Amino acid sequence: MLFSATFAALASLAQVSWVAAHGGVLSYNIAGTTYNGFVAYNTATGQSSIQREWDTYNPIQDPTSSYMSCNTNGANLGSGQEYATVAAGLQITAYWNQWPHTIGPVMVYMANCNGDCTDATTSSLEWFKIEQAGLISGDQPTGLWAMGELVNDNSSWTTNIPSSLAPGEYFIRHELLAIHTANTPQFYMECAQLKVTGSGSATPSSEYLVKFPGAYSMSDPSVDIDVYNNAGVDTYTIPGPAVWPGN
Ligand SMILES: *[C@@H]1O[C@H](CO)[C@@H](O)[C@H](O)[C@H]1NC(C)=O
Ligand SMILES: [Cu+2]
Repeated sequence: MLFSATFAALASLAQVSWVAAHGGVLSYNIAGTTYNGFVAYNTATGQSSIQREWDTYNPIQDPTSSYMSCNTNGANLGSGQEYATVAAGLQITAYWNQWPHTIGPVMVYMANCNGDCTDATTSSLEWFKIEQAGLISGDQPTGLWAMGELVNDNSSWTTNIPSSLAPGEYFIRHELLAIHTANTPQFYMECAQLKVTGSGSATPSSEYLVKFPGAYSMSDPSVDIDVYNNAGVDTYTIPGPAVWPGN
């Protein structure tokens, strides 16, 4: 009894510290409306969310993992799967748990589902970047990174849906690439379903489109990086495609 009680206490401590060291997008404010995300560590049964399922707070550490598009599982929630409706040009703020990492870029992607996103296989979609931020000031080991700015901003990140984007059903995919451990990248991503409205007609051309997995590899020096070895280096090339400029 004593052993099992101690073991349970240790296990729950380990769980807490493990959870606190990582995380994901827990909610959104989309054009003024709050939407809760999927609740990780819980079954999808009975959950309703605009997010696809993601199961743990742990990072994906292999950039070629099949989980790279929308995190562990990425399954739709069936009848619980929802959309947020947002006009092109409006703002979406994603809120993470109290984010523990401050070194690395923030990237926001979208993908057109060409139909109902609920039926889409996220690894088959073509993703385009709508925003990115990397090393904002200073040098790689000691400077201010976008991820540090996210932490300073209540663990949140605000993005505008491109105002020229053609209406339709899209995913938005928030991605943090934490590079605080040398040569051991940590990818964190969550996907949510949006119905974009408006009178735009722009769609990204192929040079801006990538797949996940596919967009990154471990041979990318921005992914396999030791920032502590780069004192004085005040630039950082964010991986993946260029940001789609809209039109
Ligand atoms: C900080 O984030 C939480 C969600 O994690 C949100 O409910 C709260 O409104 C935010 N505070 C501010 C000042 O934006
Ligand atoms: Cu972590």
